[in-house]
Amino acid sequence: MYEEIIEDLKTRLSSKRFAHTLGVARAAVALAERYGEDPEEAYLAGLLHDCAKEIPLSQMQQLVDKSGLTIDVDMYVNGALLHGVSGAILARSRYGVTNPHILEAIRYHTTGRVGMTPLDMIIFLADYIEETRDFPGVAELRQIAFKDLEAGVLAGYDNTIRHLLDQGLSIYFKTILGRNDIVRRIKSR
Ligand code: DGI
Ligand code: FE
Ligand code: FE
Repeated sequence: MYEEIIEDLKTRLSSKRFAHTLGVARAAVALAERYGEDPEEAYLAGLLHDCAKEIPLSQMQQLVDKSGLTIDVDMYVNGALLHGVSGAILARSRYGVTNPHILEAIRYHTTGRVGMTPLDMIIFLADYIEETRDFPGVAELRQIAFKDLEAGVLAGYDNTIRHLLDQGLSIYFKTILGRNDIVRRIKSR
């Protein structure tokens, strides 16, 4: 299924990124099945989540400019953050995706957002735990992800933020807002 999209992604992505992409699609299906969400939406969002990851920043910015979206400057100048938004734009224009749940999950897969949907959380987490990922703590993260979706997302956020701190990098403000929202949701249940 989605063979044309897969063939196209193969020509646009490095072999490592392509393997990661297939891994995210598979992990997303597994999480969707676990949490009673639509596995087809999860698969397609997983396949396309990084479709803009390897285009130059200037092209990501062009996609955003043409789309008419207004993006804050912190995101606009950073491809690590902007590839989600530009990926959602490409998913619509190049791959014909119109389902807003899928487009939003692609858009927010790096930073999350306040009020993440189940599909947002599934893609955010699948990105972390897919089979080709190998970092200290990934086994524990996989366990948490299948036990408790929100706790998994929080662990993912914490891992990313720790990594950014260790590298002396800035933390995008919406990443913090997204994490705070998950903490709030876990506390209030
Ligand atoms: O695209 P992937 O590599 O599969 O994963 P991703 O979309 O989660 O992107 C990870 C990159 O984004 C990684 O280089 C760290 C960076 N990143 C994630 N959250 C933030 C961030 N960078 C900044 N500056 N601030 C953030 O909050
Ligand atoms: Fe990404
Ligand atoms: Fe990814």
